[in-house]
Amino acid sequence: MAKMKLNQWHFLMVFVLLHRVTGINVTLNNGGFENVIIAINPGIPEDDKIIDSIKDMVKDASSYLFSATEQRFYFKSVKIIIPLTWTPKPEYKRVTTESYDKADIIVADPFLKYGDDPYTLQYGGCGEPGRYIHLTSNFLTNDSMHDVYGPRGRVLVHEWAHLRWGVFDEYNNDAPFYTTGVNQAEATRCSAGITGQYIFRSNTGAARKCKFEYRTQLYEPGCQFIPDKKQTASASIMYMQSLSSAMQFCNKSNHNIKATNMQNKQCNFRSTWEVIMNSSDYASSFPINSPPSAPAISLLQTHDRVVCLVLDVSGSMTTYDRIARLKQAAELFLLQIIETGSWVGIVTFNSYATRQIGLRQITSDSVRESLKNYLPTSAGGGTIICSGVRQGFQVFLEKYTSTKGCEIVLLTDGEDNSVSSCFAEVQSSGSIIHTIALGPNAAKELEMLADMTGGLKFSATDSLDSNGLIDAFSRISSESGDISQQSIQLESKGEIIKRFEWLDGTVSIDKTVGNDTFFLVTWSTANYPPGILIKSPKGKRYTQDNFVIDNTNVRTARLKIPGTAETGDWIYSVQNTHSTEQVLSVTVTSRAASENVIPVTVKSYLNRESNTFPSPIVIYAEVSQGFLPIVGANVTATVESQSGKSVELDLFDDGSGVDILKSDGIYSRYFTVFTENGRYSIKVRVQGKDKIVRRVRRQSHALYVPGYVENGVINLNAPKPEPSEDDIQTDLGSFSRTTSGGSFVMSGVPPGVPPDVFPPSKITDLEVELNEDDEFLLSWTAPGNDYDSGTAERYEIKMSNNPLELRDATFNSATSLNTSGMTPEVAGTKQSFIYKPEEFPKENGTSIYFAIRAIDNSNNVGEASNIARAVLLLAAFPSANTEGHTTLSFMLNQVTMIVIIVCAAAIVICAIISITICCLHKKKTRHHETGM
Ligand SMILES: *[C@@H]1O[C@H](CO)[C@@H](O)[C@H](O)[C@H]1NC(C)=O
Ligand SMILES: *[C@@H]1O[C@H](CO)[C@@H](O)[C@H](O)[C@H]1NC(C)=O
Ligand SMILES: *[C@@H]1O[C@H](CO)[C@@H](O)[C@H](O)[C@H]1NC(C)=O
Ligand SMILES: *[C@@H]1O[C@H](CO)[C@@H](O)[C@H](O)[C@H]1NC(C)=O
Ligand SMILES: *[C@@H]1O[C@H](CO)[C@@H](O)[C@H](O)[C@H]1NC(C)=O
Ligand SMILES: *[C@@H]1O[C@H](CO)[C@@H](O)[C@H](O)[C@H]1NC(C)=O
Ligand SMILES: [Ca+2]
Ligand SMILES: [Ca+2]
Repeated sequence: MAKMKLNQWHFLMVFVLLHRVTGINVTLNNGGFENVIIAINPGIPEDDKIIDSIKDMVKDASSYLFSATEQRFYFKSVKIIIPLTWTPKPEYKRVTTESYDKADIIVADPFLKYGDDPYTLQYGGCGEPGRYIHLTSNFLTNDSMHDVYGPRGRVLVHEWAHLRWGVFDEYNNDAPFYTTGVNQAEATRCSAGITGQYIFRSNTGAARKCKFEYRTQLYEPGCQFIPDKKQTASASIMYMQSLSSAMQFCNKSNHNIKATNMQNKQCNFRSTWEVIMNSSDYASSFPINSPPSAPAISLLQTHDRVVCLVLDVSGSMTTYDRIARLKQAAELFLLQIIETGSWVGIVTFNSYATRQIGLRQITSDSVRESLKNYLPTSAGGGTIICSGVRQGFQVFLEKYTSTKGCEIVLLTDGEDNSVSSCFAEVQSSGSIIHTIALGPNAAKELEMLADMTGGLKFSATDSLDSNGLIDAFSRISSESGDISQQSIQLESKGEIIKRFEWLDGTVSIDKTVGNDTFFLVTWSTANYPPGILIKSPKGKRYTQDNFVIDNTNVRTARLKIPGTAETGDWIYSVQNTHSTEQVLSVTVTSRAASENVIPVTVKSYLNRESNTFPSPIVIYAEVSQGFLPIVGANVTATVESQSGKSVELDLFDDGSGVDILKSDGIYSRYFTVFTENGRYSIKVRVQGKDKIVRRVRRQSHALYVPGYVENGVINLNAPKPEPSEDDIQTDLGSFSRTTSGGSFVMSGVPPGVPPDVFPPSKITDLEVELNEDDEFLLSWTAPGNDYDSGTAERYEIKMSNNPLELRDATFNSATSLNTSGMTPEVAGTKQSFIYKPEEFPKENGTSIYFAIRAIDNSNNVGEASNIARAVLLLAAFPSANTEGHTTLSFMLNQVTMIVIIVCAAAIVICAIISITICCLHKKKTRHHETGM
């Protein structure tokens, strides 16, 4: 007995660890990556060439990766997921727990038909894994792509390094050059040993050598670095994998610390290879002597969606009105969320399981209506979760020969210490289990069922006003990638409302959604509905009389707007007409208005799903229309602990603190307000007003090579196609979205008021420029007391001739600037500091570097910031520049000098321009466009 217990625990531990280490479900086995999922979007027309090309690409990538990583890593097994829309073939096996949404690599059209840049969606910091790699079918099948990106296998390795090891690009399209000294600039690249020519291509296609601009101390705008086809430098893959000599990542000895690129900015001037060497993959690997065998590639095809609701009806479900709330939420799932064409069955369980109804296909609204009659209305008895799960499998087997790829939605509120007894069955079933933990006592092993099967995890409290159960069910949509069929939640709001008072709100319906629009109103106590008034944008009114009302013990009122709902602001008001206060809630869902216009969606991610105090949780929300980021929206996350305490946070896309890129549609924020152990659930709300802009995502790409110099001849590729302004910028109108952001489990939270152990976050946007009084003006966004919340207590600013000295390990020993009189403002505020140099290094072409960190009132020390750089140029007086301007100089310490200021890592050009302007006009100008 005791031995078995131990083994079970061992089993549990393994799953917890697997999940935390990988994030994506790729496993590393003796250097071989296994279970890499490549999924083809259902919108891609059937084409066997895509599959053949993927096979070749993976094979080539495997041997390239092997040699690039000193014979440590290769691709061992890869699964290609073929969409349901393609003709079935005998060699296509049935998908199990894999899905398009969880794939590591997706093959999908670019949303705008302008280009095929392969890229990786990367929102974490240095060393953090990315979300997915996006390749287009044109990239895979059109051989003309070879000229601009190089062999596909090499491209895959470049992107894989972004995805797996969190390294960044070593080129920078927005800051293609950096100043290296007086009248000297070089291309942003790694290693600096890569040779080439600086070429300007005119509109007519004629090429000439670039002009050097004295004003900016860089090459003219539009200048391109054209590499020599033959190189001796073997690094680096994160710069230009297409060069045949590029066989390695930049390492400590050949890394270019001066290059103004994301790698230097995000990874504190470490080389890509150093970052890879610091990964857990590297720590658990060793060089392999013999070359690896070719990757095993299997083909799997998606099938119809098959779902079984497995619902807890044990005695505890009678408390807190749980059974009625379960029915409200499950009804919403059946009537609105589950996609037409899917198959659904229902099982209930307490000490034993009951099959309520076998699989029925959702073909019409009447099937949906009839299914809801099988939802439970009463509860009693114990809780044996495994009996419910096994019955769910039986329901699948009544229709199919295998449970592979079928989905169970498992809802429970109970403790059950026998959950692990069906782990082995669950594991071998190939089914996906989504778990919803209701209340504080739900079995602790519940999440493991989701983890081991790739299911979604939710938790809902008994605090009705958070609408958690409804939000969880709203999120369980198909993961097939076919967004036009999915239900999209626009609004979810619940509040305790006093007698005769109102729950009011506005839902903005934009032109990308509007079909199948439902308003769902719930109430908690009365046995008659509240007063309801909904006004459409054109003024049409709907009252409770227009709603379908279920006031038995479910307490829901539902309104379906026929056809496509009007675009604009819908205003709702719900009045509590009951004699006492009660909870009222409003949920609005809709679907895409057109098959051809991708709807705006929000997805939310966490940096980890189980966390130990005091590590912070990072919440990310991705707001996009297809692959196009949407910027300028208001994004709020509500984090609720299992006892129902909730904290609201605004998420920001401003490129400061934990948000690595400004305006990429990924909104980010730290969360540290841990009040107790256990589950925390997250809900994200997005509101966009007019003039919302979409931008083309331009990060973590494979570089589009402009051409090569071969035997002295310049061969240029076709210029990179640019999207039109109309495609980039469009007025979507106002829109509303909400989504459940899943949940995480917290441990190690000390009892009572937790001590302040959270330092201010790392400042990532330090810039430096020179003002008209010959002083250095440093500016940055203030961090908080606890990462990016609250107010820090003081700053430390350092300067040095050596940027590496300003990193954390040696920060203390660098020269300090006197920062007394400088107090931090509340997190998110732009701050600046003026440094008047007294002792100044006067050598021509000297680089001066600055860094800053913040410290809070509990003496928690924040990480050292990015490093901002200035190059000092001393010029003879008076000087004339090549463009014929006269005096471009001014006095400093009796030496005539021009100081060209170069901002941190990649934020270069604008600051330089602003210095020049200040020199010419004695007027301070500043550009905040960072170009990254
Ligand atoms: C291949 O791509 C090039 C460049 O994008 C394009 O001009 C050409 O039409 C494509 N060929 C095919 C067969 O799609
Ligand atoms: C860096 O890579 C080069 C080859 O690209 C190699 O010769 C050198 O030894 C490497 N240095 C380190 C520190 O690994
Ligand atoms: C993750 O990988 C393991 C083993 O490699 C596999 O058994 C499991 O089904 C995978 N989970 C998902 C969600 O794909
Ligand atoms: C939405 O409804 C309209 C009719 O109101 C219909 O023409 C259109 O095809 C529907 N869109 C989708 C994606 O089903
Ligand atoms: C976003 O929030 C700001 C400040 O809270 C507010 O002024 C603005 O109107 C909001 N914008 C939208 C689109 O809701
Ligand atoms: C600094 O270098 C530039 C370019 O080489 C030169 O024109 C200038 O005279 C030098 N200044 C001093 C003070 O040596
Ligand atoms: Ca961002
Ligand atoms: Ca603090």
